[in-house]
Amino acid sequence: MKIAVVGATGMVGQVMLKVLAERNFPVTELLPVASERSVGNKISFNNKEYEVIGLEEAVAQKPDIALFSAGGETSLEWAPKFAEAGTTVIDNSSAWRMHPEKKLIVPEINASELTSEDKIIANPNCSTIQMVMALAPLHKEYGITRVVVSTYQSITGTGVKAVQQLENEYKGEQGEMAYPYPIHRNAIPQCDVFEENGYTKEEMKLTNETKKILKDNAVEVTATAIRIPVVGGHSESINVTFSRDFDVNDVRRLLKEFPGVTVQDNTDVNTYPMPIYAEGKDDVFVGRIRRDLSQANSLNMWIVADNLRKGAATNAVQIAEYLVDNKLV
Ligand code: A2P
Ligand code: 11C
Repeated sequence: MKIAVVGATGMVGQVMLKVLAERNFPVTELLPVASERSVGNKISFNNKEYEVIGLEEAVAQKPDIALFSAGGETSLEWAPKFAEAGTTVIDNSSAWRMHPEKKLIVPEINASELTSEDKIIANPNCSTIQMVMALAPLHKEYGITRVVVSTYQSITGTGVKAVQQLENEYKGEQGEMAYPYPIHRNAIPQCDVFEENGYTKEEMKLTNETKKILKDNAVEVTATAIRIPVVGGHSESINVTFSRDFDVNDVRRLLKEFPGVTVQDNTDVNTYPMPIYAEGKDDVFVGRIRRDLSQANSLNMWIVADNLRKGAATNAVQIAEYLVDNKLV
């Protein structure tokens, strides 16, 4: 497979390269792509050096698959050009996610929707992916009517600039700000920009993308997304209401049986998921699973995943693996 990684010098792009190598994805030729300012720079993959090329040259080389993580504008403009050249694009930006003709895929949940006709495939938002991984098996069994989610999001979701801001603040140094406020010793109740309805874009992604992935507009989602001074993963406190009652042990069993989910839930020994342990792992970790004592048919849980891995790069590479395994490229 000739594989292009668009945004190869970026935070997610770098993890994409790592995940492709780790999982022994059948890469016969790698095309690392970035902006004009990086063209000619060297990128290492599988202990070999590759030269970064520009988008124009990458399209001309007609890769089989292009993994995109270079921002929404680059995807909007360039994904159709790659698709036109016969390349299947797996896009990590928000550009195509809610397009009615584009599929929004979490392989464990809905990869079977994919066909060889799909030339631009959307990878969901990181906080959505980890949430739906825990919701999907429960929705199938008990029918989710409502989800209330609060997120505690890693600064790596914002990119290199945010990691730099936190480092500067640790050291007491001045520098460029990724956020409108200090992030060190703080919690900022704003991920991305506000929409007219008073919610942020991140909060509306959690609502809209969840309905699309679960293929059910009746699942109501209300979200509050918070940025905290953490790297390693996003955490989510989730309250779910089902249309019928459940047994908490059955919930644990359903989650344990679902591929890609690891249950870490033993309050006797203080076992629950945390971002410092999720970092670098591909699974979604679920704990603090307990009945909501205030409301019928409702459950609380705590979900943690590495936002750069399952939340972005790993999910994209898993989509590519599904395409290859099922001869869809
Ligand atoms: P570059 O390193 O040349 O700026 P991050 O999300 O970590 O900021 O990374 C963004 C990625 O997208 C980088 O690899 C960046 O390349 C790439 N990128 C940004 N703008 C463009 C563009 N207009 N064309 C191609 N790649 C881009
Ligand atoms: C964050 N979820 O942590 C974002 C990052 O739509 O792919 C990824 C944004 C996106 O801020």
